[in-house]
Amino acid sequence: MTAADLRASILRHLTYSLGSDADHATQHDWRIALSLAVRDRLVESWFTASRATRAAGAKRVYYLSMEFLIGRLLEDAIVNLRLEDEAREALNGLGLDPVTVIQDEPDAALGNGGLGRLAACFMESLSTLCVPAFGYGIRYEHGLFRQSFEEGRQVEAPEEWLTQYHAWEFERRDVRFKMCFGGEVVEEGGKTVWHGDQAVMAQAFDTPIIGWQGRWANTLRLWSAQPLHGFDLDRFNRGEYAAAAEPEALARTISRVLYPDDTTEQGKELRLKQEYFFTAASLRDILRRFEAEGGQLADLPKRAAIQLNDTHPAIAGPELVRLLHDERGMPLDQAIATARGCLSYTNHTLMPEALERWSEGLMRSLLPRHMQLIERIDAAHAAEQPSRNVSLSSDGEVRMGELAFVMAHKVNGVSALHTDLMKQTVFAELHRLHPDRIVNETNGVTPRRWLLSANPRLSALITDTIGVDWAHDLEQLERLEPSLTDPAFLDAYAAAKRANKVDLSDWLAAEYGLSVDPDAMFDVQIKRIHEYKRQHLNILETIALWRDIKANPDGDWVPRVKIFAGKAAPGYFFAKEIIRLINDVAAVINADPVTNKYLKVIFLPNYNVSLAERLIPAADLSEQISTAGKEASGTGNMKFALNGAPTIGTLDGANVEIRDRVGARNFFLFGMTADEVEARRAVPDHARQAIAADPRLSGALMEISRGTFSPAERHRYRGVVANLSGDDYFLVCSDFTAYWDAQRRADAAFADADGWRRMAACNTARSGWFSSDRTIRGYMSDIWDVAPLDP
Ligand code: CGF
Ligand code: PLP
Repeated sequence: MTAADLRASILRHLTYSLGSDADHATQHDWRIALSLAVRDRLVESWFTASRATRAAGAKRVYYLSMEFLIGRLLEDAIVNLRLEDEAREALNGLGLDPVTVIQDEPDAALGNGGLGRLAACFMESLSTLCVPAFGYGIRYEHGLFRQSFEEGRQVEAPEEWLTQYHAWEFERRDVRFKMCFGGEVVEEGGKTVWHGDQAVMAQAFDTPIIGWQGRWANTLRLWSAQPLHGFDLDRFNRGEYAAAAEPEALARTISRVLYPDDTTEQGKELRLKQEYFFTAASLRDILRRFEAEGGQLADLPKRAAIQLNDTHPAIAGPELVRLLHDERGMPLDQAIATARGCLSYTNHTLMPEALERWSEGLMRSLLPRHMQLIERIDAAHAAEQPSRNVSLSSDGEVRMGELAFVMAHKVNGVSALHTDLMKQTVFAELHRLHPDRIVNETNGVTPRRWLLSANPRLSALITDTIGVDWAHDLEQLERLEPSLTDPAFLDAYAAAKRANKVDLSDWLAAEYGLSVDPDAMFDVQIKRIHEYKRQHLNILETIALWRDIKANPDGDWVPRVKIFAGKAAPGYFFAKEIIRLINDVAAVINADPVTNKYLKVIFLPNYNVSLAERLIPAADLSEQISTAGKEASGTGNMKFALNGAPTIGTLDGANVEIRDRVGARNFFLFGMTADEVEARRAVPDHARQAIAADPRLSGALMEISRGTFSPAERHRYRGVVANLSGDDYFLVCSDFTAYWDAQRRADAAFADADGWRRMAACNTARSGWFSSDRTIRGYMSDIWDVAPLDP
């Protein structure tokens, strides 16, 4: 496709799809017209892919996920179709700025963080690898909330992405399933039948996800909840307008909002309804497709690999058994075995509060047949175990992690360390019973979005040096190794990073009126705000550094800009306190004329995928400082390393593997290991001891306590300080001194400009293994038993 073709297609869509003319078109009109023109180009690959899949009778991967944190799609599609030059030329020819048009697209924020972003990277990799796959999830009307700050405090507003025309999706009026809740289970003619008493329609919306070079496109199918029947005309005619619309409003509630937390179960009944709604609709769809293609039920595992992304879709186990046994007459044992042959489960966290449990009462009232089947599955499983130690329910609750484990043929952890910890802790008993079930598939990120499109300068340098194949074969980055001692390459590498930092500085100035020095170290911590991720450790170190600089303003300080971004779950009070504290500290430090040229603190609002794409290429130092044992993997850490920001971090999650690959000398390691963390917690008064031993830590805490950062309300952070000097479960105080030391090592390394650029370039050259293509290949061989197709 030439630029002229693309331009003609844009104008055609502007006229005939949008009914707008070039003289009056808004930015939004142009963006939609461009999106539709680009979308036309990917429909062909989409059809080719499904034809090839059907012709081969190929096994398909079904990725069930409550979250898909997609971000913008237009740039992804342009880059993967290799239409960058054509799009630029066509838009310039129309008098439009390509960057502004592309940035007009709102982020599709149908996820909270790592888990949802991983699902989005996986979808792109599955298409790149030409693996037949569907992603299944929920088409939330409101994605993750918008965050702003008022007097430093987080304020949440609803995300309204669907108020704009969503150019990428196709509504499938012919793909609708009736989903039931509640009701009763009866025996009818020798069969068990569930009669639900509430029902909603699951309506499919499809988004094609295009792979590298447009060779293949898979479908992301999202379900929207709709009423069975329109509104109540009788009531309407009686003038009861609100009541007439009630059934519709109630039905829509199910797909109304994304729960703003992926680690705790909330809103119990609605959350469980959401989980059942999208899982059951997806299974119905999978079976419909399988049967339409003439499959025999016993062969289902040969044709369908169903991945459960965390426990959110764990009800898939009993639901698939119900569909096979109750509705299709397969004997129960065989139905369980068949379902297990299809299902596999990814565990993303070991934190007890995050392992879902549903009260048996709620289950029995909402999903009465499933509760019965869970008991049958539990009994069948108990019969297999000599000790009968593992049970799917305890204390009146169903344990969804155990249910997912028992109903899956493979269970995977998301990093090597996390997988080991799964075996030793939450799933120790189950692992003993099924020693081959747990496997490790360390997470990855798609290089198309996280390097090629997010960091065009570095991408161009890499392509100039080793050719473009790295984009679909990221391990080729190793071929940069000889260049790591080439001064010309390192100069170009450093120039690309500096230009990215200048861009970010300009944007900070334009958007927020902030002035930062692009030659300072950009020290970045961006992720959900959570105690285990320890943003408070970072801010304590910042305060201590500020005090040191103040005490010795003529010292040889390395200038730093500390950049934070991230959302706190609205109900997570302590995390919101951390946000406020960082904002309060930033206000004081940024206004301090003595320290100003050495230290700035910035908390950017509304962290999302697009902001990550802007910040990561400009980062010098990547903060991955979780309490060891708590971050299952991390994926942000991989993006930073790939983009040449060395990590300061603990031996946690995938940090361990990043350090192994980039080399210990190119990673600022500090802190206790997972084992040491456990031992330290057992020391009485560990926090007080740590505080007493480190005057910088006690000084920083004292500053907070005396109201330095909250002069109008001296005791604002009494709770934070009490937590840190009391229980300090996440061992902020005990790791402080080691963290401080690592930061000073980072300072010294940064001051050596040549050494730093080599370190940064080493991180890029040695991060090739962290491609989500590698992760997907691992799932294909270890879990799904699927092969790629040749379109
Ligand atoms: O999943 C996470 C993230 N919070 O979404 N977990 N969950 N649930 C982990 O905490 C991350 O460490 C991990 O990288 C991510 C994806 O596996
Ligand atoms: N949120 C967004 C918007 C992201 O882009 C990412 C990863 O890049 C994450 C969350 C996950 O970050 P982390 O792995 O640091 O928790």
